[in-house]
Amino acid sequence: MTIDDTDDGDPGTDEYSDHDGHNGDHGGHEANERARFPTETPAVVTCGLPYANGDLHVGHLRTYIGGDTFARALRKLGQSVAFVSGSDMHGTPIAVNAWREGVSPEEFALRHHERYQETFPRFDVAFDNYGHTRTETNVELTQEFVRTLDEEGYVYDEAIEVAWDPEEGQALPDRYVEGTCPYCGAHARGDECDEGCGRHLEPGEIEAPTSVITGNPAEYRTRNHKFFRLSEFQEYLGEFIDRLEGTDNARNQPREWIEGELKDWCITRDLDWGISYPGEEELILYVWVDAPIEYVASTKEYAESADSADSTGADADAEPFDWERAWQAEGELVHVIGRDIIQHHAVFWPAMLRGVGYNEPRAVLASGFVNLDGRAFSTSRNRAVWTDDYLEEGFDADLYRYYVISGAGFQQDTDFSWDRFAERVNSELVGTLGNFVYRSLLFAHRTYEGTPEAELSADVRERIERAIEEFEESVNDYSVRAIGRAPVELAGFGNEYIQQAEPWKLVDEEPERAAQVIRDCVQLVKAVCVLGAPVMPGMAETLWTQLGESGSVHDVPLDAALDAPPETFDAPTELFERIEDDRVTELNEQLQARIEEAAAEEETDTTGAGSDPESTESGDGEPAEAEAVADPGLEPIASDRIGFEEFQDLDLRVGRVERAQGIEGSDELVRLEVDIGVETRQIVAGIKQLHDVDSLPGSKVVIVANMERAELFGVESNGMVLAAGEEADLLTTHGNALPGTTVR
Ligand code: B3M
Ligand code: ZN
Repeated sequence: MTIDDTDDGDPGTDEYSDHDGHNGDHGGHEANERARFPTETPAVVTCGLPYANGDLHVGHLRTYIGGDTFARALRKLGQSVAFVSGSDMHGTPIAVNAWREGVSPEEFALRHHERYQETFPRFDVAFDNYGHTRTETNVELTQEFVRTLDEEGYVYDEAIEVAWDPEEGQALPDRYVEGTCPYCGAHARGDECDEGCGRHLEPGEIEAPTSVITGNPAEYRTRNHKFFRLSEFQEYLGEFIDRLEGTDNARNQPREWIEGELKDWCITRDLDWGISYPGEEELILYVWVDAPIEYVASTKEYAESADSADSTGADADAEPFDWERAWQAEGELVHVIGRDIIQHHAVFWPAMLRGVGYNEPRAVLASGFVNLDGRAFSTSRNRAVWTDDYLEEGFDADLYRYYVISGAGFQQDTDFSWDRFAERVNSELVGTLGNFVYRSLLFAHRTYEGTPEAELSADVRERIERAIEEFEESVNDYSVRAIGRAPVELAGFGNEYIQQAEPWKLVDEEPERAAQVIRDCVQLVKAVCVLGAPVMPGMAETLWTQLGESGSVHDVPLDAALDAPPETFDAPTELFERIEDDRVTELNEQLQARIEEAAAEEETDTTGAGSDPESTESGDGEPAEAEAVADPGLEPIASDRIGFEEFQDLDLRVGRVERAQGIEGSDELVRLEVDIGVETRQIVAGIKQLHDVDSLPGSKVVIVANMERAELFGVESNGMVLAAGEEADLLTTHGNALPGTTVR
């Protein structure tokens, strides 16, 4: 059953939009409305800290590229921004993996930290500061935060039962223990129900705990711990969540937690890896205390560095970035994260900030996960496209940046496959953007040695003005995807324009008209360059130079899209290269071979107590590894048999999805237009999180054509799409059955 009426958003909107962002002004909270970007106040854009714990694959990059694109887009509007992140060095995932490798957690974490620090710039993710949670700045700031919370009366001591390994004689915090989630019954880690309901689990909550060190059942011991009075923030958080901007999922999901019983939060662990509780050496702070504080520490490090003082560009301030103003007085705090850590950013973190008297987050943008060929990336099974592999294949960072940002709404899950990657690069970047830019600049160069002398036409000026306005709107709506699509959309207009005007036919007979058309086209190229700079920074730099511009496109404001282009420029070169079919086949074969090799190794590998070493790893954007094995919790077969006639009551038909669009306000629902031969049906299906909505058109599905009509989120659903299981695996046909064919 895929029709789903979960109440996960503002009902009553029938506006179909792929903008998944939300700005407070849509929700009608007028009293709380924040000033639009650009604001007078400084902004801080942060990205969730990756655990310094393993290699990065392209799926991990989604939130970082998203944050980078958004920060660059804000700067284009003239907003003063600090863009920061760092490595998360603490916590049990690292302690456990270092222990398995036989090295110190420090050495283990630093090694990964250094790799991340090198990797991000290679994808043009340009943090102003990329720190880590063990820097002096973060250790000091963390202790200061905790001391303040303690002084303000927000912390108390309590003796609790914690999981204990009797054989090792040590406590088993968080990921040192595995067991059953008390809320949903799924297999879970000590601190998180990662395969089930996604909840954060408090120490002692997990049922049937076993030690990951020895594999033995854990016992319980009584220990003294520190608790943060989260419950005291219930009312505040209820109001906060209504003000919060960003993606819908970040506001909707926490409501349930905030409105339910808000338990106090255990903020210390029995562990020797982490930052000590001030004044109590033996108590280590829970990783989720010092991790978000690194957002502040990283901003502070940036402010104290030379970079911030001599910053050039649109936001050029002679003054260094004022981190205290941004965090403590008036600033726009925007957190970009993976959708698995919403609770930490929309519940725990704002309460901590409130407790120490800091500003609250203005927005949380929580991205969906990236799948690989329809299934989760799997680090341990080597079923991944690693960042190094991608770069070693010689692909430009811009291609993946564009692909992952513009393919699906930021909060939706999306899919990576080499086929789809090649298809989109070839059609959108080579075919639309590259083609328009190259033919325009080549023509301009050959005929006029640059920009012809003519006035920009009113229509083209208006079109560019509209693109600028839409871009500003997208930033204010947090629609990262729309920011990403802007350059290709404008180039699409340019292509149609040049195609219709056919300037090559006009040069001899109507030279003025020809000059006019090319003048317009060069301006459009410049606008594509400026608008495209946030999502494809490298492409934009190259194009800027091709246009004969000086300086950097990253330093000019959005309005530069309308400034006259240089009078002369050289012959252009093509911006993008086609990815041929053979290449795609080769890439797929390589990936397949690697997966098979890893599977074979896994079969022969019988070592290791407890669980798979890497199953403890989590980076942003990596969901629990969903494997295609039979679910042990399968429903029993229905005992009541039905006759063929009863079966025939169901009118099942083959359909072909013509259009698919997420329903605004709903995390789940998609509006489909399905061709069933005799007619096209509008059907609402609860598959948004599970599929890349954009890749649905063209899919064959099976529908119940005589299903009662229903209305969901104000949208009529006329039929039902069949799908299997939690993953909503869509039923299809494998031969040539045409739309409308009856299924028996
Ligand atoms: N280190 C990674 C994760 O759970 C975690 C994020 C911290 S953000 C302050 O996805
Ligand atoms: Zn659960």
